[in-house]
Amino acid sequence: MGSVETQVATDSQSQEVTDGFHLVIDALKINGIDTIFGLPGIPITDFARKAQAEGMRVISFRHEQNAGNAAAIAGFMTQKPGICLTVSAPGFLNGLTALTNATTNCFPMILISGSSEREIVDLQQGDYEEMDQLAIAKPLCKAAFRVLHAEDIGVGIARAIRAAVSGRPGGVYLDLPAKLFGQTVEAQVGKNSLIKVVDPAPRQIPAPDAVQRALDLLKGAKRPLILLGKGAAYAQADEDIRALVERTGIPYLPMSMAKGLLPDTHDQSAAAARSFVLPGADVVLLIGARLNWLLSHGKGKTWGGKDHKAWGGQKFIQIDISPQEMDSNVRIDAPLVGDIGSCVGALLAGIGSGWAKPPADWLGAIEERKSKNLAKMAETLAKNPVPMNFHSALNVVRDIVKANPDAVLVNEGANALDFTRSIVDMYKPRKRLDVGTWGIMGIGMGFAVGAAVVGRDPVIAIEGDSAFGFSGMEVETICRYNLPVCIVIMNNNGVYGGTDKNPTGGPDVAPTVFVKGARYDKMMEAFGGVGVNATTPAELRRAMEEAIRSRKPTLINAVIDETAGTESGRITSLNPQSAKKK
Ligand code: ADP
Ligand code: TZD
Ligand code: MG
Repeated sequence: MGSVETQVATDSQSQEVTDGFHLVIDALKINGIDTIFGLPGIPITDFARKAQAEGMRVISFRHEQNAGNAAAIAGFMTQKPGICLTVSAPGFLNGLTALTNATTNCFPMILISGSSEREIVDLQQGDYEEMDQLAIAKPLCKAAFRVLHAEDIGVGIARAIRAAVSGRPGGVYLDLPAKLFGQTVEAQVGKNSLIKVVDPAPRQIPAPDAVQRALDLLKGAKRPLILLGKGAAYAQADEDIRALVERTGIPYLPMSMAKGLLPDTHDQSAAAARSFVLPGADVVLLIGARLNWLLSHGKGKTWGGKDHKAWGGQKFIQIDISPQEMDSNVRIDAPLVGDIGSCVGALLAGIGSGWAKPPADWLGAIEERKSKNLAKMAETLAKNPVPMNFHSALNVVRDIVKANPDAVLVNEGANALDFTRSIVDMYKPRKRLDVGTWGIMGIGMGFAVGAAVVGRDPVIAIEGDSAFGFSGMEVETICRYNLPVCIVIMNNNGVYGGTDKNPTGGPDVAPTVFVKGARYDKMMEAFGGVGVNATTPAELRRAMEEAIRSRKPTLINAVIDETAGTESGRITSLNPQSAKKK
C-alpha cells in the first residue's frame, strides 16, 4: 500500500464510530450470548433488526411474558443468562412476571427493556410509555441496573451477566433508555470499553469441616434419604450426583424438575414410595432443593410430625449455594454451602470406596411399598375407559417419552400437571420443565419455544386446557419458526374439569368451565401446523409418533373425561374452606 492510501485509511479509521445499538450487541456477543427472545416496538425495534443483521438469533413472540419465559428456561438449560427484550412500560411489565418467576426458580435471565426519556419520566410529565421501570423492577428480581452512557454499556452487560449467574442464579433487569441507543463513541474507545466476563459463576468450594460434619451425619444414618431438586439439575454435575447416589446406595427422591437426573426407573428411586420415605427417614441430604411448600416446609404430618407445624425428628444436611437458605424452615444440622459440583465432589472424595450401604430393613421396606404402588399404577394405566381419562392418555405419553428420552417435556395445568409428573418417567437430566416453585400457569409455550431454540431435541408440551390458554397464541410463533414442538392439550373443558354448575341457574356458566368440546387443534391449523383431534389412546399415539417423526409443529386436542380431575389436582388442601354452611 502506498503512503497516501495508508494515510486515508488511518483517517477514516480514526473517524470510525460505533453507537449504543452496536455496543449492546457486541457486549452480548463477546460473552457468548447469541440469542434474544423478545417483542419489537419503540425504542428497541432497530436494536432487534441490527442484532439479527449481526448474526444473533432474534426470536419474536406475540406477548412479552412468553418471550421472558423462553429466556428463563434457556437460562436454566444452558447456565447462560437468557435474554428477553421488550419495549417500555407495558412491554416491560409484561416481561416482568417472567423475570420474577425466573428469580423465584433460581433461573438466570436478563430482561432488557427500552425506556422513555429520563428527565420526563422523573418529573412525571407524561412521556410516551412513561414509567420508572428500574424502581419497579428492583424489588422483583435479583438485581437491576440502568446504563445512561454508551461508554458504560460494557460494564452494564458484565454486571448483569455476573448478577444473573453467580451465586444463586436469578433474574436481572437492565434498563436501556431510548437515547442510549443512538449515542456515538469512537469505535476503538467503544471496543475497549467492552468486558468479556472471566469466570462468571465462580466455583464456591465448601469448607472442609462442613464437609466432614455432613459425612459424619450421613454415616450414622439408619434410614437415609437423598432429595434432588432443580438446583441439582441446573448445576450440571450429573455424573458426580449419580456416583454419590450409587456409591452410598441411599434411596433418593427427585423433585419435579430433577426427574431424569437419574432415570426414574433407577432401582434407588423412592418416588413411588414418597409418602413412606419422607416420614420414615432419619437423615435427609438435600441437594439443590429448598424446604418450601413443595416439601411441606420440612415438618408436619408429611414428615411424621404430630401436627402441621411439628418437626418429624429428621436431621438435615443441605447443599446449597445460598448460605441464607439454611434454617429457613427447620434446623439444618449440617449446612454445606457451596456450588453443587464442588460439594458433591467433596462428599465423594470423603466417601471413598468402602462406604456401607444403608441398613437392609430400610431398603427392603421401601422396595415393598414401591413395588406395591408400581403394580397398582400399572393396573390403572392398563385400563381403557371411554371417554379417555388422564391415565389412559398419559400412558401413551409415557411410552412416547420412553422411546424418545431426549425429547424435552414441558408441563403445566393442575391435574394435567400432577398426573403427568407421576405417570411419565424421565430418563435424562433437564428434560422436564414445568410450573416450578410458584406453580405458575402460562410458562407452556414460552418454555417450549425456548427449549426448541436452545436445544436440538423435539419438545412435547403436555398442557391443561386452561394452562394452555395463558400462552396459546404462541402457536403462531412455533409455526413461524417451524419448531419441532408437539402440544398435547388435556382437554377436560375447564379449570380442573368441566362439571361445575352455576348454582343460581343463571345464564353464565360456572367460573371454572370453558366452552365444551373446544377444538384447540384448529388453532394450529390456522397457522399451517398440524392439528389432530384425538378421542382414543390409539389416535393420540399415532398423532404423537407422527409429530416426533416429522418434527412438524403439531397440536393434539386430547379429549379427556370432564369428570376425571379433582379440585386443584394434588393440592386440594391448599384451598381455604368456608366456615358457613350453604
Ligand atoms: P425444587 O423446587 O426442585 O425443590 P428449589 O428451586 O426449591 O428446587 O431449590 C433450588 C436450590 O438450588 C436453590 O436454593 C438454589 O440456591 C440452589 N442452587 C441453584 N444452583 C445451584 C448451584 N449451582 N449450586 C448450589 N446450589 C444451587
Ligand atoms: N393464574 C396463574 C398465573 N397461575 C395459577 N397457578 C393460577 C392462575 C391458578 N391455577 C392453578 O393453580 S392450575 C390452573 C389455574 C387457573 C388451571 C387448571 O386447569 P387446567 O388443568 O385445564 O390447566 P386440569 O387438568 O383441568 O386440572
Ligand atoms: Mg382442564
